[in-house]
Amino acid sequence: MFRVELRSDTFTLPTAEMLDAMTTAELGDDVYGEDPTVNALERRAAQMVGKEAACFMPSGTMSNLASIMAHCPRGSQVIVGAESDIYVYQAGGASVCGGIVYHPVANRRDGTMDLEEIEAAFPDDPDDPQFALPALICLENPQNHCGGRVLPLGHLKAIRALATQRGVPVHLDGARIFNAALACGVAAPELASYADSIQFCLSKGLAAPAGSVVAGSRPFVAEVRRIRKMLGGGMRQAGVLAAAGLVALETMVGRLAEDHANAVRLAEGLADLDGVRLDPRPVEMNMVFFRPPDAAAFVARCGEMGVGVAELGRGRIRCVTHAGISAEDVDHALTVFAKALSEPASNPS
Ligand code: TLP
Repeated sequence: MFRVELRSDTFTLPTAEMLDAMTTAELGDDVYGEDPTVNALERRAAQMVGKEAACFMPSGTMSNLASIMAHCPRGSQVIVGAESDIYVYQAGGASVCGGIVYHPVANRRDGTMDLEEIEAAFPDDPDDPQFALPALICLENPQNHCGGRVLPLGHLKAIRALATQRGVPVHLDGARIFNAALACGVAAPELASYADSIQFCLSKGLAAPAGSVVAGSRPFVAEVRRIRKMLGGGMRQAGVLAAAGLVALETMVGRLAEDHANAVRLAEGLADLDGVRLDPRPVEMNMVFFRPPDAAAFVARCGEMGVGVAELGRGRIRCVTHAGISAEDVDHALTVFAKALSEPASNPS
């Protein structure tokens, strides 16, 4: 076990309050809609992102997949960022399970996509039967792979306007939506208002042991619930997990600023280390990206010294701060980084 785990905020452990809530949660069969704790979580989650209804899901991956499948008929296209988690890291689920074609559009360095490139996905003649028609635009905010970028509000509005004009819905992968809201000073319901549906994760910065939520209109969420069952995600006494999720929503959103401050602390320390090419853009949330001379050796060397870091993008290291990382942990990691850079080999003799 790493002493300082910076590979992802997915490594967060449930708090004592979550573990307590899990052992005392009132339970029922959620496939029958009879788990009161799941129902309470779904009501609260919908409210926190300003949507009509929500469905508790096992993971962010299944949330995105079920949302895409609920929006898109078989044989249609889903427009996604080429750097999005949906496109890069979710095993092609929409094609495999939904018969849906991914249409990747390049993400710029700030995470945004070129509107003209999105427009180009729509054929001039939608009645020409040769074409698979776009049925959905997916956004990711914050954009993980682009360096933890928070999308500018103007971009969300422009995508919304384009989608409305083209008559397609927008789905937001808001795995870390509360980090985005904090970073740009705009409340989560407003960020979600530019999308028809949103998924956000309870198991990342919010530290619940598992689970995500899809939120949207009541009929959309009913369809997601049917698809969740089809995908094998009906979890019966899921209140055990939802109880932790409720505690996560009530107690963990307010502390995310600490993680953002620790990420800035880490970036400032990295800027002083020789041999590191730090992403020069200001840190916006809980992620810091940099390039050491040899990423694989750096990961291995830090691991030997008890600090977990991972490559995300070729030769690029991503460090993620979270509830399990204190300012002292950041300082310890920086000491280890300095050693890993100056003494790269573990056994020189
Ligand atoms: N992302 C993971 C890795 O796959 C990179 C991480 O450690 O960040 N949406 C976004 C934006 C994500 O970053 C992730 C996880 C997911 C969805 C998937 O969520 P889970 O792991 O719950 O399926």
